[in-house]
Amino acid sequence: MRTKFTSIFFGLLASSTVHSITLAGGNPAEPIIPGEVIVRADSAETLATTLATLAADFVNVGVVDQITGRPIYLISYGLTGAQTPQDVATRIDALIAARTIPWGELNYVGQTGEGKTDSLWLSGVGFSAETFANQYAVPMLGIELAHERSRGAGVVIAVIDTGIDASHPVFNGRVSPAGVSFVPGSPSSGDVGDSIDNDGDGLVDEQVGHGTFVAGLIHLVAPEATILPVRVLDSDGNAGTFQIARALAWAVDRGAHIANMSLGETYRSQALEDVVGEAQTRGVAVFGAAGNSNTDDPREFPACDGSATGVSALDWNDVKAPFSSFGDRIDLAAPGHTRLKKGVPVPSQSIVGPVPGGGYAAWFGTSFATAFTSGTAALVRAQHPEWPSKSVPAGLIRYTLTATLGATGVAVDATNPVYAGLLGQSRISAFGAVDVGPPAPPLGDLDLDGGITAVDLSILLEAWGPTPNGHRADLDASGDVGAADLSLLLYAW
Ligand SMILES: [Ca+2]
Ligand SMILES: [Ca+2]
Ligand SMILES: [Ca+2]
Ligand SMILES: [Ca+2]
Repeated sequence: MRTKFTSIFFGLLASSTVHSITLAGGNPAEPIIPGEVIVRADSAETLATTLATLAADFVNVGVVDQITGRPIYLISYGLTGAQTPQDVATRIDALIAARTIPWGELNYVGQTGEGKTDSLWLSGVGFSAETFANQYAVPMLGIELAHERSRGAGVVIAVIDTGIDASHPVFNGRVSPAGVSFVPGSPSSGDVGDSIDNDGDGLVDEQVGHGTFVAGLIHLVAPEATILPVRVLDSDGNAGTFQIARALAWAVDRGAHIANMSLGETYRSQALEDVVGEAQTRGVAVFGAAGNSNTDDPREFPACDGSATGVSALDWNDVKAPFSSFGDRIDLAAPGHTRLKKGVPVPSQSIVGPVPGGGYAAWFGTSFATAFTSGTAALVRAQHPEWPSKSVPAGLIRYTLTATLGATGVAVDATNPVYAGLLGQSRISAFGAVDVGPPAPPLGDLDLDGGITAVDLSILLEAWGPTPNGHRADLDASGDVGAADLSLLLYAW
Protein backbone atom coordinates (compact mmCIF):
# COMPACT_ATOMS: atom_id res chain seq x y z
CA MET A 1 0.00 0.00 0.00
CA ARG A 2 1.42 3.34 -1.05
CA THR A 3 0.29 6.18 1.13
CA LYS A 4 3.02 8.77 0.74
CA PHE A 5 1.16 11.87 -0.32
CA THR A 6 3.40 14.69 0.72
CA SER A 7 4.58 17.47 -1.45
CA ILE A 8 8.18 17.70 -0.45
CA PHE A 9 10.37 19.59 -2.80
CA PHE A 10 11.36 17.57 -5.80
CA GLY A 11 14.80 16.12 -5.34
CA LEU A 12 17.20 17.08 -8.06
CA LEU A 13 18.78 14.51 -10.27
CA ALA A 14 21.54 12.98 -8.21
CA SER A 15 24.09 13.41 -10.94
CA SER A 16 23.39 16.99 -11.88
CA THR A 17 23.04 20.48 -10.51
CA VAL A 18 20.67 23.29 -11.34
CA HIS A 19 22.44 25.94 -13.33
CA SER A 20 21.00 29.38 -13.79
CA ILE A 21 21.39 29.18 -17.52
CA THR A 22 19.36 31.69 -19.43
CA LEU A 23 19.03 30.46 -22.97
CA ALA A 24 15.72 31.02 -24.73
CA GLY A 25 13.70 29.46 -21.93
CA GLY A 26 14.14 31.84 -19.02
CA ASN A 27 15.07 30.44 -15.64
CA PRO A 28 13.73 26.91 -15.42
CA ALA A 29 13.40 24.93 -12.20
CA GLU A 30 14.30 21.63 -13.79
CA PRO A 31 17.74 20.07 -13.84
CA ILE A 32 19.58 19.38 -17.07
CA ILE A 33 20.92 16.11 -18.36
CA PRO A 34 24.68 16.62 -18.14
CA GLY A 35 26.71 16.22 -21.32
CA GLU A 36 23.81 16.75 -23.73
CA VAL A 37 22.81 19.69 -25.89
CA ILE A 38 20.04 19.87 -28.50
CA VAL A 39 20.47 21.86 -31.70
CA ARG A 40 18.56 22.44 -34.86
CA ALA A 41 20.92 22.47 -37.83
CA ASP A 42 19.21 22.83 -41.19
CA SER A 43 22.13 21.66 -43.31
CA ALA A 44 25.08 19.30 -43.10
CA GLU A 45 27.37 22.34 -43.26
CA THR A 46 25.85 24.12 -40.27
CA LEU A 47 25.82 20.86 -38.32
CA ALA A 48 29.53 20.40 -39.09
CA THR A 49 30.26 23.99 -38.06
CA THR A 50 28.38 23.49 -34.80
CA LEU A 51 30.29 20.30 -34.00
CA ALA A 52 33.62 21.90 -34.86
CA THR A 53 32.87 24.96 -32.73
CA LEU A 54 32.00 22.83 -29.72
CA ALA A 55 34.92 20.45 -30.30
CA ALA A 56 37.33 23.37 -30.16
CA ASP A 57 36.48 23.88 -26.48
CA PHE A 58 35.01 20.62 -25.18
CA VAL A 59 35.80 16.91 -25.32
CA ASN A 60 33.64 14.00 -26.55
CA VAL A 61 31.64 16.17 -28.96
CA GLY A 62 29.51 14.20 -31.42
CA VAL A 63 26.02 13.55 -32.70
CA VAL A 64 24.32 11.04 -30.39
CA ASP A 65 20.90 10.98 -31.98
CA GLN A 66 18.47 12.71 -34.33
CA ILE A 67 14.70 13.11 -34.34
CA THR A 68 13.80 11.06 -37.38
CA GLY A 69 13.07 13.25 -40.38
CA ARG A 70 13.79 16.53 -38.57
CA PRO A 71 17.08 18.47 -38.46
CA ILE A 72 17.06 18.27 -34.65
CA TYR A 73 20.12 16.64 -33.13
CA LEU A 74 21.25 15.50 -29.71
CA ILE A 75 24.93 16.33 -29.32
CA SER A 76 27.25 15.13 -26.59
CA TYR A 77 29.90 17.20 -24.85
CA GLY A 78 32.37 16.62 -22.04
CA LEU A 79 33.74 19.25 -19.68
CA THR A 80 37.29 19.60 -18.46
CA GLY A 81 38.85 21.66 -15.69
CA ALA A 82 36.58 24.40 -14.42
CA GLN A 83 34.20 24.31 -17.40
CA THR A 84 30.45 24.29 -16.70
CA PRO A 85 27.39 23.71 -18.89
CA GLN A 86 27.06 27.50 -18.96
CA ASP A 87 30.18 27.55 -21.13
CA VAL A 88 28.48 25.24 -23.59
CA ALA A 89 25.38 27.45 -23.55
CA THR A 90 27.57 30.48 -24.29
CA ARG A 91 29.06 28.76 -27.38
CA ILE A 92 25.60 27.79 -28.55
CA ASP A 93 24.36 31.36 -28.08
CA ALA A 94 27.23 32.57 -30.25
CA LEU A 95 26.29 30.10 -32.99
CA ILE A 96 22.70 31.40 -32.85
CA ALA A 97 23.89 35.02 -32.95
CA ALA A 98 26.01 34.17 -36.02
CA ARG A 99 22.92 32.59 -37.61
CA THR A 100 24.71 29.28 -37.99
CA ILE A 101 21.79 27.57 -36.24
CA PRO A 102 18.28 28.87 -35.48
CA TRP A 103 18.39 27.55 -31.94
CA GLY A 104 20.23 25.30 -29.53
CA GLU A 105 19.63 24.43 -25.90
CA LEU A 106 20.73 22.28 -23.00
CA ASN A 107 18.69 19.13 -22.51
CA TYR A 108 16.37 19.93 -19.60
CA VAL A 109 14.31 17.32 -17.79
CA GLY A 110 10.54 17.13 -18.15
CA GLN A 111 8.40 15.08 -15.81
CA THR A 112 4.92 14.22 -14.60
CA GLY A 113 3.34 16.95 -12.50
CA GLU A 114 2.75 14.32 -9.86
CA GLY A 115 6.40 13.26 -9.85
CA LYS A 116 7.44 16.85 -9.35
CA THR A 117 5.59 17.00 -6.03
CA ASP A 118 6.12 13.32 -5.13
CA SER A 119 2.43 12.58 -5.31
CA LEU A 120 1.78 8.84 -5.53
CA TRP A 121 -1.33 6.85 -6.24
CA LEU A 122 -3.25 5.41 -3.33
CA SER A 123 -4.35 1.82 -3.32
CA GLY A 124 -5.46 -0.74 -0.79
CA VAL A 125 -8.66 1.09 0.05
CA GLY A 126 -11.05 -1.07 -1.92
CA PHE A 127 -11.21 0.63 -5.31
CA SER A 128 -12.68 -1.61 -7.97
CA ALA A 129 -13.82 -1.66 -11.58
CA GLU A 130 -17.18 -0.41 -10.25
CA THR A 131 -15.77 2.61 -8.41
CA PHE A 132 -13.72 3.34 -11.53
CA ALA A 133 -16.76 3.24 -13.82
CA ASN A 134 -18.92 5.24 -11.41
CA GLN A 135 -16.45 7.90 -10.24
CA TYR A 136 -17.74 11.43 -9.86
CA ALA A 137 -16.27 12.58 -13.16
CA VAL A 138 -18.55 10.21 -15.09
CA PRO A 139 -21.89 11.89 -14.32
CA MET A 140 -20.18 15.28 -14.05
CA LEU A 141 -18.97 15.07 -17.66
CA GLY A 142 -22.09 13.26 -18.90
CA ILE A 143 -19.95 10.45 -20.25
CA GLU A 144 -22.67 7.80 -20.50
CA LEU A 145 -25.00 10.11 -22.41
CA ALA A 146 -22.12 11.20 -24.63
CA HIS A 147 -21.57 7.59 -25.66
CA GLU A 148 -24.91 7.57 -27.42
CA ARG A 149 -23.38 9.93 -29.97
CA SER A 150 -19.71 8.97 -29.95
CA ARG A 151 -17.44 6.37 -28.41
CA GLY A 152 -14.25 7.57 -30.08
CA ALA A 153 -14.14 4.91 -32.83
CA GLY A 154 -11.45 5.47 -35.43
CA VAL A 155 -9.44 7.90 -33.31
CA VAL A 156 -5.87 7.15 -32.28
CA ILE A 157 -4.66 8.75 -29.03
CA ALA A 158 -0.96 8.66 -28.27
CA VAL A 159 -0.33 8.50 -24.53
CA ILE A 160 3.13 10.00 -24.10
CA ASP A 161 3.92 8.86 -20.59
CA THR A 162 5.50 6.08 -18.46
CA GLY A 163 4.09 3.30 -20.67
CA ILE A 164 0.87 1.31 -20.31
CA ASP A 165 0.07 -2.06 -18.76
CA ALA A 166 -1.93 -3.19 -21.80
CA SER A 167 -2.82 -6.46 -20.06
CA HIS A 168 -5.01 -4.65 -17.55
CA PRO A 169 -8.53 -6.00 -18.16
CA VAL A 170 -10.00 -2.49 -18.28
CA PHE A 171 -8.51 -1.86 -21.72
CA ASN A 172 -10.43 -4.63 -23.44
CA GLY A 173 -8.04 -4.78 -26.40
CA ARG A 174 -8.08 -1.06 -27.14
CA VAL A 175 -4.36 -0.53 -26.52
CA SER A 176 -2.41 -0.79 -29.76
CA PRO A 177 0.21 -3.56 -29.91
CA ALA A 178 2.50 -1.11 -31.74
CA GLY A 179 3.59 0.91 -28.72
CA VAL A 180 7.13 2.22 -28.51
CA SER A 181 9.64 3.16 -25.82
CA PHE A 182 12.10 6.03 -25.93
CA VAL A 183 13.43 5.29 -22.46
CA PRO A 184 17.14 4.60 -22.99
CA GLY A 185 17.98 0.95 -22.39
CA SER A 186 14.36 -0.08 -21.80
CA PRO A 187 12.58 -1.16 -24.98
CA SER A 188 9.24 -2.24 -23.45
CA SER A 189 6.26 0.08 -23.84
CA GLY A 190 4.86 -1.48 -20.65
CA ASP A 191 4.47 0.55 -17.47
CA VAL A 192 7.30 -1.13 -15.59
CA GLY A 193 9.90 -0.23 -12.97
CA ASP A 194 13.62 -0.86 -12.91
CA SER A 195 14.03 -0.98 -9.09
CA ILE A 196 16.33 2.04 -9.35
CA ASP A 197 15.83 5.50 -7.87
CA ASN A 198 16.64 7.13 -11.22
CA ASP A 199 16.25 10.71 -9.99
CA GLY A 200 17.85 10.27 -6.60
CA ASP A 201 14.92 11.63 -4.59
CA GLY A 202 14.72 8.69 -2.19
CA LEU A 203 11.70 7.13 -3.93
CA VAL A 204 12.10 4.12 -6.21
CA ASP A 205 9.93 3.77 -9.34
CA GLU A 206 7.53 6.32 -7.88
CA GLN A 207 5.76 7.11 -11.16
CA VAL A 208 5.18 3.54 -12.35
CA GLY A 209 1.46 3.36 -13.05
CA HIS A 210 1.13 6.96 -14.24
CA GLY A 211 0.72 6.06 -17.91
CA THR A 212 -1.67 3.18 -17.16
CA PHE A 213 -3.78 5.46 -14.95
CA VAL A 214 -3.91 8.22 -17.57
CA ALA A 215 -4.71 5.75 -20.37
CA GLY A 216 -7.48 4.23 -18.25
CA LEU A 217 -9.21 7.58 -17.84
CA ILE A 218 -8.95 8.25 -21.58
CA HIS A 219 -10.45 4.82 -22.25
CA LEU A 220 -13.25 5.51 -19.77
CA VAL A 221 -14.26 8.55 -21.81
CA ALA A 222 -13.53 7.16 -25.29
CA PRO A 223 -13.85 3.38 -25.06
CA GLU A 224 -13.59 2.72 -28.81
CA ALA A 225 -10.59 4.98 -29.42
CA THR A 226 -7.29 3.21 -29.96
CA ILE A 227 -4.64 4.05 -27.40
CA LEU A 228 -1.07 4.15 -28.67
CA PRO A 229 1.51 3.75 -25.88
CA VAL A 230 4.48 6.07 -26.33
CA ARG A 231 6.74 5.44 -23.38
CA VAL A 232 9.19 8.23 -22.76
CA LEU A 233 9.15 8.95 -19.02
CA ASP A 234 11.27 6.60 -16.96
CA SER A 235 9.88 4.71 -13.98
CA ASP A 236 10.52 7.74 -11.76
CA GLY A 237 8.58 9.98 -14.17
CA ASN A 238 11.40 11.88 -15.91
CA ALA A 239 12.73 12.31 -19.45
CA GLY A 240 15.04 14.64 -21.28
CA THR A 241 13.43 17.22 -23.55
CA PHE A 242 14.99 15.62 -26.61
CA GLN A 243 13.27 12.31 -25.90
CA ILE A 244 9.94 14.03 -25.18
CA ALA A 245 10.11 15.94 -28.46
CA ARG A 246 11.03 12.84 -30.46
CA ALA A 247 8.24 10.86 -28.78
CA LEU A 248 5.71 13.42 -30.00
CA ALA A 249 7.30 13.46 -33.47
CA TRP A 250 6.97 9.68 -33.60
CA ALA A 251 3.29 9.84 -32.63
CA VAL A 252 2.65 12.44 -35.35
CA ASP A 253 4.40 10.31 -37.96
CA ARG A 254 2.42 7.24 -36.89
CA GLY A 255 -0.88 8.95 -37.60
CA ALA A 256 -2.08 9.74 -34.07
CA HIS A 257 -5.01 12.20 -33.98
CA ILE A 258 -4.50 13.29 -30.40
CA ALA A 259 -1.42 13.34 -28.17
CA ASN A 260 -1.96 13.26 -24.41
CA MET A 261 1.05 14.80 -22.65
CA SER A 262 0.40 14.61 -18.91
CA LEU A 263 3.89 15.95 -18.29
CA GLY A 264 5.71 19.22 -18.43
CA GLU A 265 8.73 21.35 -17.82
CA THR A 266 9.12 25.02 -17.00
CA TYR A 267 11.96 25.33 -19.48
CA ARG A 268 10.55 26.70 -22.73
CA SER A 269 12.27 24.33 -25.08
CA GLN A 270 12.62 25.18 -28.74
CA ALA A 271 12.84 21.49 -29.61
CA LEU A 272 9.49 20.84 -27.99
CA GLU A 273 8.01 24.02 -29.45
CA ASP A 274 9.10 23.01 -32.96
CA VAL A 275 7.50 19.57 -32.72
CA VAL A 276 4.33 20.80 -30.98
CA GLY A 277 3.96 23.39 -33.73
CA GLU A 278 4.46 20.72 -36.38
CA ALA A 279 1.85 18.53 -34.67
CA GLN A 280 -0.71 21.31 -34.85
CA THR A 281 0.07 22.02 -38.51
CA ARG A 282 -0.38 18.33 -39.33
CA GLY A 283 -3.71 18.08 -37.53
CA VAL A 284 -2.60 16.42 -34.30
CA ALA A 285 -4.11 17.94 -31.16
CA VAL A 286 -1.66 18.05 -28.25
CA PHE A 287 -3.10 18.24 -24.72
CA GLY A 288 -0.76 19.22 -21.89
CA ALA A 289 -1.15 19.32 -18.09
CA ALA A 290 -1.08 22.76 -16.48
CA GLY A 291 1.12 21.41 -13.70
CA ASN A 292 0.63 20.85 -9.97
CA SER A 293 2.53 23.83 -8.59
CA ASN A 294 -0.43 26.16 -7.89
CA THR A 295 1.19 28.95 -9.83
CA ASP A 296 1.15 30.81 -13.11
CA ASP A 297 4.86 31.45 -12.97
CA PRO A 298 6.89 29.81 -14.29
CA ARG A 299 4.60 28.33 -16.90
CA GLU A 300 4.66 24.67 -17.80
CA PHE A 301 5.22 23.44 -21.33
CA PRO A 302 3.78 22.07 -23.53
CA ALA A 303 0.56 23.12 -21.68
CA CYS A 304 1.29 26.82 -22.23
CA ASP A 305 2.54 26.43 -25.79
CA GLY A 306 0.26 28.35 -28.17
CA SER A 307 0.01 25.24 -30.37
CA ALA A 308 -1.09 22.93 -27.55
CA THR A 309 -4.16 22.84 -25.30
CA GLY A 310 -3.42 23.34 -21.59
CA VAL A 311 -5.67 21.81 -18.93
CA SER A 312 -6.17 22.80 -15.29
CA ALA A 313 -7.72 20.62 -12.56
CA LEU A 314 -10.92 21.20 -10.61
CA ASP A 315 -12.63 19.27 -7.84
CA TRP A 316 -16.10 17.67 -7.62
CA ASN A 317 -17.67 21.12 -7.07
CA ASP A 318 -15.92 22.76 -10.02
CA VAL A 319 -13.61 24.54 -7.61
CA LYS A 320 -9.94 24.77 -8.53
CA ALA A 321 -7.89 21.93 -7.05
CA PRO A 322 -5.47 23.49 -4.55
CA PHE A 323 -2.43 22.20 -6.44
CA SER A 324 -3.52 23.12 -9.95
CA SER A 325 -1.43 25.63 -11.80
CA PHE A 326 -3.37 28.24 -13.78
CA GLY A 327 -2.91 31.22 -16.07
CA ASP A 328 -4.19 32.95 -19.16
CA ARG A 329 -2.45 30.36 -21.36
CA ILE A 330 -4.60 27.55 -19.94
CA ASP A 331 -7.43 26.57 -22.30
CA LEU A 332 -9.72 24.15 -20.48
CA ALA A 333 -10.52 22.74 -17.04
CA ALA A 334 -11.51 19.21 -16.04
CA PRO A 335 -11.92 17.15 -12.86
CA GLY A 336 -8.60 16.10 -11.33
CA HIS A 337 -8.92 16.23 -7.57
CA THR A 338 -9.46 13.57 -4.92
CA ARG A 339 -10.73 14.27 -1.43
CA LEU A 340 -8.72 12.80 1.41
CA LYS A 341 -10.07 12.21 4.91
CA LYS A 342 -7.22 11.52 7.34
CA GLY A 343 -5.08 10.60 4.35
CA VAL A 344 -7.63 8.15 2.92
CA PRO A 345 -9.44 8.93 -0.34
CA VAL A 346 -13.22 9.31 -0.18
CA PRO A 347 -14.47 7.04 -3.00
CA SER A 348 -17.35 9.30 -4.05
CA GLN A 349 -14.93 12.20 -4.42
CA SER A 350 -11.99 10.42 -6.00
CA ILE A 351 -10.32 10.21 -9.38
CA VAL A 352 -10.04 6.43 -9.83
CA GLY A 353 -7.92 4.73 -12.46
CA PRO A 354 -6.33 1.40 -13.34
CA VAL A 355 -2.84 0.58 -12.11
CA PRO A 356 -0.42 -2.09 -13.34
CA GLY A 357 -1.30 -5.60 -12.25
CA GLY A 358 -5.06 -5.38 -12.71
CA GLY A 359 -6.13 -3.20 -9.77
CA TYR A 360 -7.47 0.31 -9.32
CA ALA A 361 -6.32 3.24 -7.22
CA ALA A 362 -7.05 6.89 -6.53
CA TRP A 363 -4.83 9.79 -7.50
CA PHE A 364 -5.05 13.50 -8.12
CA GLY A 365 -3.31 15.91 -10.43
CA THR A 366 -3.59 17.95 -13.60
CA SER A 367 -2.37 14.86 -15.46
CA PHE A 368 -5.75 13.27 -14.93
CA ALA A 369 -7.73 16.37 -15.85
CA THR A 370 -5.73 16.29 -19.08
CA ALA A 371 -6.67 12.64 -19.68
CA PHE A 372 -10.40 13.38 -19.34
CA THR A 373 -9.95 16.23 -21.79
CA SER A 374 -8.05 14.19 -24.38
CA GLY A 375 -10.71 11.50 -24.15
CA THR A 376 -13.47 14.06 -24.67
CA ALA A 377 -11.62 15.55 -27.63
CA ALA A 378 -11.43 12.04 -29.10
CA LEU A 379 -15.22 11.74 -28.91
CA VAL A 380 -15.57 14.94 -30.92
CA ARG A 381 -12.77 13.98 -33.34
CA ALA A 382 -14.61 10.69 -34.03
CA GLN A 383 -17.66 12.69 -35.09
CA HIS A 384 -15.58 14.30 -37.83
CA PRO A 385 -13.77 11.61 -39.80
CA GLU A 386 -13.96 14.04 -42.75
CA TRP A 387 -11.30 16.24 -41.13
CA PRO A 388 -9.08 17.68 -42.45
CA SER A 389 -11.61 19.30 -44.74
CA LYS A 390 -12.13 22.57 -46.54
CA SER A 391 -13.82 24.15 -43.51
CA VAL A 392 -11.49 22.53 -40.95
CA PRO A 393 -8.04 22.16 -42.49
CA ALA A 394 -5.38 20.19 -40.61
CA GLY A 395 -3.89 23.31 -39.03
CA LEU A 396 -7.25 24.20 -37.45
CA ILE A 397 -8.21 20.81 -36.02
CA ARG A 398 -6.68 21.36 -32.56
CA TYR A 399 -8.17 24.82 -32.34
CA THR A 400 -11.60 23.58 -33.44
CA LEU A 401 -11.59 20.72 -30.93
CA THR A 402 -10.54 23.07 -28.13
CA ALA A 403 -13.06 25.71 -29.09
CA THR A 404 -15.82 23.09 -29.19
CA LEU A 405 -14.93 21.80 -25.74
CA GLY A 406 -14.58 25.31 -24.39
CA ALA A 407 -17.92 26.53 -25.76
CA THR A 408 -19.93 23.48 -24.66
CA GLY A 409 -18.59 23.17 -21.11
CA VAL A 410 -19.69 24.61 -17.79
CA ALA A 411 -18.57 28.12 -16.82
CA VAL A 412 -16.33 28.05 -13.74
CA ASP A 413 -15.50 31.70 -13.11
CA ALA A 414 -18.39 32.01 -10.62
CA THR A 415 -17.09 29.11 -8.52
CA ASN A 416 -13.53 30.44 -8.82
CA PRO A 417 -13.74 34.24 -8.60
CA VAL A 418 -10.07 34.57 -7.65
CA TYR A 419 -9.06 32.65 -10.77
CA ALA A 420 -11.57 34.09 -13.23
CA GLY A 421 -10.21 33.61 -16.73
CA LEU A 422 -7.19 31.67 -15.47
CA LEU A 423 -8.49 28.09 -15.44
CA GLY A 424 -9.58 27.84 -19.06
CA GLN A 425 -12.70 28.76 -20.99
CA SER A 426 -14.85 26.23 -19.12
CA ARG A 427 -14.95 22.89 -17.35
CA ILE A 428 -15.47 20.45 -20.17
CA SER A 429 -18.66 18.44 -20.66
CA ALA A 430 -18.38 15.31 -22.80
CA PHE A 431 -22.12 15.28 -23.41
CA GLY A 432 -22.19 18.98 -24.23
CA ALA A 433 -19.30 18.59 -26.66
CA VAL A 434 -20.74 15.70 -28.68
CA ASP A 435 -24.25 17.10 -28.61
CA VAL A 436 -23.34 19.82 -31.11
CA GLY A 437 -21.92 17.34 -33.63
CA PRO A 438 -23.34 14.51 -35.74
CA PRO A 439 -23.44 10.91 -34.49
CA ALA A 440 -19.99 9.36 -34.90
CA PRO A 441 -19.69 6.45 -37.33
CA PRO A 442 -19.27 3.12 -35.53
CA LEU A 443 -16.01 1.21 -35.31
CA GLY A 444 -15.17 -0.37 -38.66
CA ASP A 445 -17.42 1.93 -40.69
CA LEU A 446 -14.74 2.78 -43.21
CA ASP A 447 -16.97 4.36 -45.85
CA LEU A 448 -18.72 6.43 -43.17
CA ASP A 449 -22.26 5.48 -44.18
CA GLY A 450 -23.26 4.63 -40.61
CA GLY A 451 -23.13 0.84 -40.87
CA ILE A 452 -20.67 -2.02 -41.22
CA THR A 453 -21.17 -3.81 -44.52
CA ALA A 454 -19.37 -5.60 -47.34
CA VAL A 455 -18.26 -2.20 -48.63
CA ASP A 456 -16.28 -1.59 -45.43
CA LEU A 457 -14.85 -5.10 -45.66
CA SER A 458 -13.64 -4.48 -49.20
CA ILE A 459 -12.06 -1.16 -48.19
CA LEU A 460 -10.21 -2.99 -45.44
CA LEU A 461 -9.03 -5.75 -47.79
CA GLU A 462 -7.89 -3.18 -50.34
CA ALA A 463 -5.77 -1.43 -47.70
CA TRP A 464 -4.23 -4.77 -46.57
CA GLY A 465 -0.55 -4.41 -45.75
CA PRO A 466 1.77 -1.86 -44.11
CA THR A 467 0.27 1.55 -43.24
CA PRO A 468 3.12 3.21 -41.33
CA ASN A 469 1.55 6.69 -41.43
CA GLY A 470 -1.88 5.65 -40.28
CA HIS A 471 -4.99 4.51 -42.14
CA ARG A 472 -8.58 4.36 -40.99
CA ALA A 473 -8.69 0.63 -41.71
CA ASP A 474 -5.79 0.06 -39.32
CA LEU A 475 -8.29 -0.23 -36.50
CA ASP A 476 -5.74 -1.22 -33.84
CA ALA A 477 -3.13 1.33 -34.97
CA SER A 478 -0.59 -1.46 -35.36
CA GLY A 479 1.04 0.07 -38.43
CA ASP A 480 -0.56 -2.35 -40.87
CA VAL A 481 -3.97 -3.53 -41.95
CA GLY A 482 -4.18 -7.20 -41.12
CA ALA A 483 -5.99 -10.03 -39.40
CA ALA A 484 -6.45 -8.13 -36.13
CA ASP A 485 -8.23 -5.31 -37.94
CA LEU A 486 -10.32 -7.78 -39.90
CA SER A 487 -11.52 -9.43 -36.72
CA LEU A 488 -12.32 -6.06 -35.13
CA LEU A 489 -14.38 -5.15 -38.18
CA LEU A 490 -16.18 -8.48 -38.24
CA TYR A 491 -16.85 -8.19 -34.50
CA ALA A 492 -18.48 -4.79 -35.10
CA TRP A 493 -20.47 -6.08 -38.12
CA1 LIG B 1 12.93 8.50 -7.53
CA1 LIG C 1 13.17 3.77 -11.38
CA1 LIG D 1 -20.04 1.47 -43.75
CA1 LIG E 1 -3.71 -3.13 -37.70
